[in-house]
Amino acid sequence: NEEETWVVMKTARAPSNIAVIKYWGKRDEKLILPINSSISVTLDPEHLSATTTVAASPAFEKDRLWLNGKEVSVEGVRYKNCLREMRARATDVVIESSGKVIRKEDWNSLHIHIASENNFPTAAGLASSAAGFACLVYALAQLMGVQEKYEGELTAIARLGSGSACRSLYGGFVEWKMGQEIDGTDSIAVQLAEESHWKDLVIIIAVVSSRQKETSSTSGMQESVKTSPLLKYRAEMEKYDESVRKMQSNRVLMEEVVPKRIVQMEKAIKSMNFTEFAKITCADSNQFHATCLDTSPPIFYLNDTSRKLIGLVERWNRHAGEPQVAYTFDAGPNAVMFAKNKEVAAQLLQRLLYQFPPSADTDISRYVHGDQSI
Ligand code: 2P0
Repeated sequence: NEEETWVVMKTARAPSNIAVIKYWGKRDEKLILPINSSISVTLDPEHLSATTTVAASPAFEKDRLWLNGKEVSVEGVRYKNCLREMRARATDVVIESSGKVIRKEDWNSLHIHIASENNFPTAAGLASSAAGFACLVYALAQLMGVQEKYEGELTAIARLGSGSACRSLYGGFVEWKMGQEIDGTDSIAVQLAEESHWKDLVIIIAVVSSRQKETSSTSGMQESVKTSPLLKYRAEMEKYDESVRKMQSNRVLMEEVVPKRIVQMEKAIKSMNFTEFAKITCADSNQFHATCLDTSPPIFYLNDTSRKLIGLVERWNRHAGEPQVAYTFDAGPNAVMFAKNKEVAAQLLQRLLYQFPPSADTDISRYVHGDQSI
């Protein structure tokens, strides 16, 4: 029966992003609403991205998902939430090749197959869930003919998959505004500047380990919200957490760290002030890892190699008199470094190869891709 054999599919690619002001902690677990705004840089899709194909057919009996070639459950609440929100916004879609029309209401009964692949290690602290959910939402929007009713609507849906995913729907420099509404409609990502804005900046990623991390970000940040006093100083938790409010009722509320840094970072990016950008980026990475250590039981994401990289950059910047390189680490030991310009990037690469010599069988060509990122 011809009615039952058609398949319609779309493929999309979305890059990973790396936060320079970190998201760590939720005020609402279901809607994935953060306790602070965050700022990130979207990475080059050539090297760090997810590619996702979504397909619909009346022949599909249920929703199914394959990650890097392996079938996994699509029953998780995060996938379900994203699919539900996208189906609710689906429109009439015409299949070009046959002229067949898929009606808006058909999407409620059509099952979806999703196949997603990363071109980088999964769950090693290089934001694989960010690229994955951003890509899924974008691909579904193409498949189902979804148009945003307000700017950032798709980012709010990607956020339901994984908080940091909302930032991967835009390139360049992106801010995830924490928002205030309880339904999360204003907790969206906005682009601060396009990728072409800061041409001198070079991003170098040092993959220290491609092993899966021991503590997932989701559970790690839950533990930090529950137990870390430092996180209460860092973010605006007083407003959302009854126990914190009680604890602090006897003293003047202090001004939190992150809201100030967000304003400073917006300025640094807009004016391409590398000194400010580097200072805030390194400080925020260090405070995020201090918060992890301040969690009970403590969470260790950095390892000895990560700390050696920090030492190398700190010594270099001190000798130079002003920052040449900035570093930041997510929920894993891998370093993302920002070099002030190409010359500094070349020097950095030289220093890294000297300090961490590749083994004899390493293919050195892997280290250089074009002249932008390495
Ligand atoms: C960030 N990270 O801003 C921070 C810095 C890790 C360290 O966003 O629970 O995977 O899915 O919202 O988005 C990782 O957290 O967590 C993260 P969920 P997510 O990039």
